[in-house]
Formats: sequence, C-alpha cells, structure tokens
Amino acid sequence: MVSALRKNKLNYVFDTFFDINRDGSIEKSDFEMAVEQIAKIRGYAAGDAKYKDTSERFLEIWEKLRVSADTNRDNAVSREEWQALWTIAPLDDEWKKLYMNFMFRLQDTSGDGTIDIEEFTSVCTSFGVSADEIKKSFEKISAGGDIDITRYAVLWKDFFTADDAAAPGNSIFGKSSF
Ligand SMILES: [Ca+2]
Ligand SMILES: [Ca+2]
Repeated sequence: MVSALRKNKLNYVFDTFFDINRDGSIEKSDFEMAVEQIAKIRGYAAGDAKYKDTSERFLEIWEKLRVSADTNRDNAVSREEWQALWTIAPLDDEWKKLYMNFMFRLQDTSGDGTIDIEEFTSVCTSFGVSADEIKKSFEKISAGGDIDITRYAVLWKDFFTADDAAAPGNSIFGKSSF
C-alpha cells in the first residue's frame, strides 16, 4: 500500500510540473507550455539556441515518459499511470534517472554544479509555485548551502520514497509541507 503522503507528493508533481494545461493528464502540449513558461522567465526568444536546447530536452523527457508510463497507449499519461510509474517501477528506472538529471540541469543554469536559491526560485516560479513556498522549501532542502548532485539525489529519493512528513527532500519541488 502506498501511503497518502506519497500519493499527495506524486499528485503535487503531476499537477504542478506536468499537467500544465490542467486537463487531468500529461500530454505533449503540457511540455510545450512548460518550455514557453521557462523561456519567458529566462528571456529566451523562440529561435534562440537556448530555447531550442530547452525545447529538445523537454520533448525528450516527454517521449521517454510516454514509452515508460503510457500503458494504454493513448498518447497521454493519466494520473493513475503516473502513480503506477512511481510506485511500481524502481527508482533507478531509466526514465526516472533521466528526469532527475534533467531537473538538476534545468535548475543549475550557471552550470557550476550546484543549485542556489535564485536558480531554484526561477524554475519553481515558472511552474507557478508561490514565492513564500519556494523560500520555505529552499530552507528545508539546502541546510544552509547550495545543492550539489549528490545532495540532490538524496533529497530526490526522499521525495519519491519517504513516508516521513518531516523528510527534507519532500520540499525538493517547492512545496514546503504535505
Ligand atoms: Ca495536460
Ligand atoms: Ca495513457
């Protein structure tokens, strides 16, 4: 049995970071909207190399998510398919590793190997998370410093597997409590 806490965490990521158009399932158009939101906040114009690179990386995540999670092959990942992906497939599943590295790289815009509060804020804001929640979340996940990939991987595991409401990693997507 998957706990209510874990289900709530998975639903939060589904609603906030994937189903951008709020129609109840994840499709390619959600990723196209996410790219537009990121581009807007970072000032990338359509046609820029950075816009193109961001778009390609988002669409790769979608294509591989579709293969891993769209079990009824309707070109949409329903909430049930999303929950099943995270509760049945192992955490070191290829798509999950790809997605973790993608999220780290998406945030580490300076490319120095760590996520600082400005970088965390920029990505969370582009997905509509409130400033107050972002600030509280960063305090929980950062433990006073910037976040490197090793720490990010520990927090990530907490987010997707911990049944402890006090686990710091629960705040990795910008929601301070569940
Ligand atoms: Ca959608
Ligand atoms: Ca489906």
